Amino acid sequence: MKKMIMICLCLLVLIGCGAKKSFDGKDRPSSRGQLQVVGSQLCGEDGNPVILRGISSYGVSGSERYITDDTFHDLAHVMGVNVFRMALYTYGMGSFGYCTGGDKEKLYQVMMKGVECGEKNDMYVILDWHILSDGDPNKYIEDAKEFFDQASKDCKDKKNVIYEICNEPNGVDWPTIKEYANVIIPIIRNNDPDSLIIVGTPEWSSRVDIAANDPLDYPNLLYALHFYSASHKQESRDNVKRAIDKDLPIFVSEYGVTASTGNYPYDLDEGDLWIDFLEENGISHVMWNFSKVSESSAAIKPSVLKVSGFEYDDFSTSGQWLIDMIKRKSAE
Ligand code: IDC
Repeated sequence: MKKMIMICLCLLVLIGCGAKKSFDGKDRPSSRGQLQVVGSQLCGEDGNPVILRGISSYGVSGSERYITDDTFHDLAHVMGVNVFRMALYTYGMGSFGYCTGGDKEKLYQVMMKGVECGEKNDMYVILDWHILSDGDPNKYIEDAKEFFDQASKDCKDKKNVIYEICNEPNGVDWPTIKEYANVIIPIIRNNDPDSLIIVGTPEWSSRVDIAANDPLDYPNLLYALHFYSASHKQESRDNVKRAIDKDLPIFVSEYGVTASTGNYPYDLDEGDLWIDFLEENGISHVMWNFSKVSESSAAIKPSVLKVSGFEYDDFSTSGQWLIDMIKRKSAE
C-alpha cells in the first residue's frame, strides 16, 4: 500500500513537472547568447537564424506588479515567450510619463529589475523608449541620451538586453528620425559595442519601406514594424515586402490582433496571415500587451488579479491566441 502511494506521488510530481515545463525551450539567451544581425536576418551568437516570439508590457509605470521573478517565470513557461518588452512611456498623464513628471529613478529601477528577471528566467528583454503622442523623438532627446547612456553602461555585459530607441515616431519624416538615431546609437555603442538596437520608422513604425530607401549606417540594427491586424492588412504587408526585398532587417516590436486603438474588433485570421508572412521571412514579433486593462489587446482577462500562477483560462482571446500561436510555431 505504502509503495502504491509512493508510486502515485511520484507520478503526480512527474505530471506536475510536465505541465510546468516550457514548450519553447529554444532560442533563449542561454542557448543563443548575444544576438546579432547577419545580412537582414536576426541571428544568435552562433550566426544561425533566430526568431523571437514575445509580448510587451503595458506602460511600465502601471505594470510594476508584473515585473517579478514569478511573473517572468510564467511568461517563459506558461506563455512560452522568449522576449519581453518593457514599454517606458516618455510622455503621459500625471506621473505616468518618464519625461513628464514620472519618478525617473524609480522607473529606471523597474526597467533594470525587468532585465534581471529576464536573465533569471532565460528571456531576452527589450528596453523600449516608448514615445507616442510626443511624436518627434527629438522632443525629449536630452532625457533619451541620459537614459540610454546609463542603461548601456549598466547592461554592457548582459547578453539578454535589446535597446529600442523610439517606439512610434509620428508627424515627423525619416530624416528627422535618423538625426535622433545618429545621436542615440553612438551613445549606446560607446558603452555596449555589440548591442542589438531597434529603431522606429515613420508613421507609427509602419513605414519600413521608407527606411529601406535610405537606411542608417550601423551594424546590428533592426527597423521597427508595428501593425494591428484588424486595421492593417495586405496593403501594409505589400509595403513591408518592398523593404524585405531591399534586405532591410525588420523586427516587429509591437502588434495586435485587434484594431490599432488596441481595442475591438479582433481579427485573428488576419493575425495568422501576418505571423505566417513574418516567419516565412525570418522576422521576430512581440505582441501588445501583458496587462489586464479593459482593452481587447490586453492578454490577461480584466477579472484576473493574480500576478503569477497563471493558467490558460486566465488569458483573454488575445493572450490565448498568442499562447496557441507560439506553441504551433515553436513546433514547426
Ligand atoms: C495604448 C494603450 C491605451 C492608451 C494609449 C495611449 O493600449 O490604453 O490609452 O496607448 O497611451 C500603439 C502604441 C501603444 C498603444 C497601442 C494601442 O505603441 O502605446 O497603447 N498602439 O493603441 N501603437 C499602435 C497601437
